[in-house]
Amino acid sequence: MDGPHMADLLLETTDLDIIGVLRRQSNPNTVNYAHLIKNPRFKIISADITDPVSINRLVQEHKPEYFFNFCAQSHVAESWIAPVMTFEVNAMGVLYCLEAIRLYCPQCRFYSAGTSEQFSEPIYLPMDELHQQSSKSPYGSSKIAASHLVNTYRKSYNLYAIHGILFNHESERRAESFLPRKISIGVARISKEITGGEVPVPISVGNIHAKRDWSYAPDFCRGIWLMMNQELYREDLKAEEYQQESYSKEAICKLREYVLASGSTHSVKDLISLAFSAAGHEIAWQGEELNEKAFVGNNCVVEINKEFYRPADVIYLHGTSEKIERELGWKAQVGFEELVRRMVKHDLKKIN
Ligand code: G4F
Repeated sequence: MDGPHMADLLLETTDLDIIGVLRRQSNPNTVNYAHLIKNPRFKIISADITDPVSINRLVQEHKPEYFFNFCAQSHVAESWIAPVMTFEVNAMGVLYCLEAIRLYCPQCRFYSAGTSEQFSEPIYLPMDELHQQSSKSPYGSSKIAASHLVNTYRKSYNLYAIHGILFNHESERRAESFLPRKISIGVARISKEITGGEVPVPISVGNIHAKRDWSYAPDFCRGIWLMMNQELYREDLKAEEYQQESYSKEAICKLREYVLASGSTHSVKDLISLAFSAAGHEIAWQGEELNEKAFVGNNCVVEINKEFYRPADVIYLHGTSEKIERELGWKAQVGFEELVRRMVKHDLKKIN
């Protein structure tokens, strides 16, 4: 989701050429970047983040100005099923990128995708850049490891490397394995079933009481771009000047890693109610805990299934982007209600 949104932003607002990196797959899923394939400033090349040879070659051959690492095993629940792979991709993968940049292209600016899962236990609210890091999942642990690696490489080797902390962000391009898209696709299907006079098949979900701070992914891409172009680096430095360390290590350490969040928090239950409402259905909740269900008239449209519970869930996320708003002028354009409305509208159109 994030890679194609970032490519769209950069193709529209800069004259940069974009290289999309794709891991070899027998049946690649092109849905999120199909619209870019014919653009002469965009190309796809093959590499694998878990293979340092492949990442070294990528950086050595293309000498990128910017490297956005959106590659991840990004599904929190999956990280208990495949913890080693999650760590390989999310932490070791970042280390391979940093090493490749250090060795072959030290002037390249590196973005590492951090997450609010690094703030799994609220100490204070809203959570900001200074909030204590802790993890409740192998996924969160891998991202904390990545954040330490990025910090270490920045301080040790004078790299422009940052690990921004992004709270939940979604769009019409989100995969169905994540809650908001699962809901928008489910709501569209149920709407069609009800309109067609069928008995709808309910959407099965897990913990509906968790609270998240949801935003629109393209808004965050603009924030990431600002993080990658902080004032300190706006002059046109040549590669040799970076290598001669014309910038002091202290100056590099002043590079800021920012939180991107909406500043508001909503439960999974709220999101589900809002999504149905966006499709013209008011739902009523009944029952408690595993027996809690949502109804449209007499039709059950949402049920709880233990299968979707996690061994541990982050219960409450609520961030603030006050710092990036103040220092870099970032501002979200799409709020929570509009985000849900857009996703539902998109899936209703797709299904009908
Ligand atoms: O949409 P989710 O799967 O996102 P989650 O776990 O918050 O992670 C997302 O946001 C993170 C930033 O905070 C990213 F780092 C991460 O890569 C990803 O983008 O689940 C949201 C909430 C959770 O509390 C989950 O337990 O929804 C709850 N939930 C309830 N039923 C469900 C379901 N989640 C999913 N995926 N599927 C369900 O049926």
